[in-house]
Amino acid sequence: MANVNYFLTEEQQMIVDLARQIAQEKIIPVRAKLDETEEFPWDIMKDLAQADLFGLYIPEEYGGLGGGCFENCLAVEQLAYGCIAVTTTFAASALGGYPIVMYGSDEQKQKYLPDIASGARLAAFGLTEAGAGSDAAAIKTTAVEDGDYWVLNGTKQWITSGGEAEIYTIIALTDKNKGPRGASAFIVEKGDEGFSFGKKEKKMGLRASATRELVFNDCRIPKDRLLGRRGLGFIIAMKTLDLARPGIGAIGVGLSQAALDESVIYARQRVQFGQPIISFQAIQHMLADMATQIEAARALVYAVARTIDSGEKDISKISAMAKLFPTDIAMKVTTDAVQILGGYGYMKEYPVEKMMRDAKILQIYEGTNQIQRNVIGQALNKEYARRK
Ligand code: COS
Repeated sequence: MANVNYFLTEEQQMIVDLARQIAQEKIIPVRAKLDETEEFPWDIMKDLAQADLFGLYIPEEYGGLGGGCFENCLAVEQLAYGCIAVTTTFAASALGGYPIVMYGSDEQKQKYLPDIASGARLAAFGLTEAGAGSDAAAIKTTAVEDGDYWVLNGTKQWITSGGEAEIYTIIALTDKNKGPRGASAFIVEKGDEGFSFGKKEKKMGLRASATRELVFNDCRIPKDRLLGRRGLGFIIAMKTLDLARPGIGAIGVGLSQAALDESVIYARQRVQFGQPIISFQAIQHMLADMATQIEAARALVYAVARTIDSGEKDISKISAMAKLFPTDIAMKVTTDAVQILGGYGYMKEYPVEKMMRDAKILQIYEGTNQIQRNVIGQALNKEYARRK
């Protein structure tokens, strides 16, 4: 029986095989325990570092493998097959690293990228605040020039890998009255004066991923930590999210595939009314929809990632699509998986209840799916306005 062929290069297939092996051997055996204890997955981060996966998207001259959005999507899809909390921790380092790759000076790249690529230091991205979630331009954290320093004040909320990461890309206001044009991006390091960590969140799912406040209290950083130029912070944040969102779609695909596999295996061995439940059309139709939607989501993510890597610049709409569809599918597929496993599916002995709890965040983080629809809708409006 043929499966869809995505015509991966030998190198891309190697990335898939490597990430899949790590998911099978290192992640799946410990995922339930990590979920229970909320323990940060340092051991697995070390395995991923050893496999060079942190450097996938980083140019070779800065110690990376020189891959693109597509290679990153291939890796996170396979890791997400194992556990999306672990995968989110991995992917968050890229979210912190992308702004440096895209906007860093050569000195900043030399200083930070080799460590991020080798996995020696994790990176993170700080945009969200208590009053600025979907409305990212409403941030209140400020950065004020003081001689050879910038002084940051404010609190970032729900930052993935907060407290664990060592390199943070932070968006702060440098000109309060200029709206989105008044924000700038900075690199802040763990250990910088006036930089501390607030409360660690207790979450419904994604429990092995650390989600924490970043607190800036007269945090002084040298002037050369400004990324790009003053006023570019909001654009840097938006471009970072544009580049990262297909990766979230890929996480949705990997998670959904895991839920489908659990469902088919269970439905083939679970006997009710004298036959395996997969022989019932009700179950078959659910599985058929799950499998078809997953393949459609995968095809979309791969096509968008390849378009981005081809050098296309205006990617907001397609990137939003590549996040929206696979993550809505992930919520549906994981919910259906619990339904197919029935009472067993609701119990912690089986992995699908965790998959369903974890799936919910995919519709919320890196821009809610309502925001993705806004981005797509506004892009359509602009496109059609240009048509005569
Ligand atoms: N790429 C480049 N520029 C962009 C952009 C993008 N993807 N999106 C917006 N911009 C530019 C706009 O062109 C505009 O520039 P001008 O000032 O020159 O006109 C400026 O940024 C402001 O854009 P806009 O008016 O669209 O901003 P809004 O305040 O309406 O916000 C949304 C836009 C809602 C899309 C943005 O706030 C968003 O993405 N929110 C979700 C945030 C998010 O994903 N958070 C997740 C947490 S971080 S993991």
